Amino acid sequence: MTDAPPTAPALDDLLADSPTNWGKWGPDDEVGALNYLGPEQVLAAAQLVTSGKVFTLQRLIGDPKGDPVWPGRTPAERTQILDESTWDSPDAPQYPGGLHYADDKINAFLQGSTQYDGLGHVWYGGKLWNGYDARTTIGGLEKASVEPIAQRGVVGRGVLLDMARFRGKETLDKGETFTHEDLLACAQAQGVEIRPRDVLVIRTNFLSLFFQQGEAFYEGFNEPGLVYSPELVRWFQDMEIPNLVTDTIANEVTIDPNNGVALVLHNALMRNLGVTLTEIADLEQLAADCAEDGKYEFLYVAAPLKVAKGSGAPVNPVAIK
Ligand code: UVW
Repeated sequence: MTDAPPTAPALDDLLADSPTNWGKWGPDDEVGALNYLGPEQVLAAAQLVTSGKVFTLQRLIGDPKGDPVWPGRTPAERTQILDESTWDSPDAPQYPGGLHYADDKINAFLQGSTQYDGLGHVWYGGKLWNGYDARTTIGGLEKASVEPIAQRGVVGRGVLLDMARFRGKETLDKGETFTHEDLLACAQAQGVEIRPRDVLVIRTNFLSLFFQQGEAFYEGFNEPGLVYSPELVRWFQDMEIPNLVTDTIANEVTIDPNNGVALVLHNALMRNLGVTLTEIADLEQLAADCAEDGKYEFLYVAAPLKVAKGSGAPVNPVAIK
């Protein structure tokens, strides 16, 4: 990964005046800005379904072409435990009627594919979302894990913001940034309005480089994405954005070029405002369809796997037009 300059400020200092939504939904809240998505938003989003087209947004777990993962994580491994060869052995289990079956298991980082982060996935200064003590993460997240998000589910109006297409590129470049103003300009160019409480779905197509470059993709790792500013954080708060979905590994520029700090928005948006983050989404088919029919809004439905104490969990979000 790109080294941060030695002058990079501590998040405690950088975000000292950054707003928080701590306490807004009570002292026990663990789903944060998802509270903005209630029955009213669900019913309104359901009205967007007019053609019946369905797009699944998960990447393949255990893709034979490789799984792009955050540096230090390893791709998922699927192991076949039982298959027809099992019954070549005289010791194979015998079932009345002659049943044979296949079984397998995976060994995977919960954040190693398309995933929701629990709100307690990142922190600074010893405090997680809603002010929970960071020591509640020891041995598994006692607070703000992915489980309450999974129990709740996420349904609302999704808006695709195709930043790669908007900038006339196949893929955004390493370390390339954009702001909320760029999102608004992109939306305008696409003929769609970003409304309060929308699920923002941002396409960079950056991970296509992983499939072209293999391991060289990780050299000087610095993904493109949204970049921190106090104005951007205020915009997310004013717009009551519940969920940010992207096709990159970590949803924002990895190292903020303005201050050298890593993953500032994980903290300013997720830890402080309770915005849920969804990463490594596959937006290619959805984006192609949006470009074709000119419709960039849809019903967005997702529920990560219910993993007790998990800091994140795989998900297969669905966009329905
Ligand atoms: C980190 O926060 C390190 O990773 P992720 O991309 O899973 O949020």
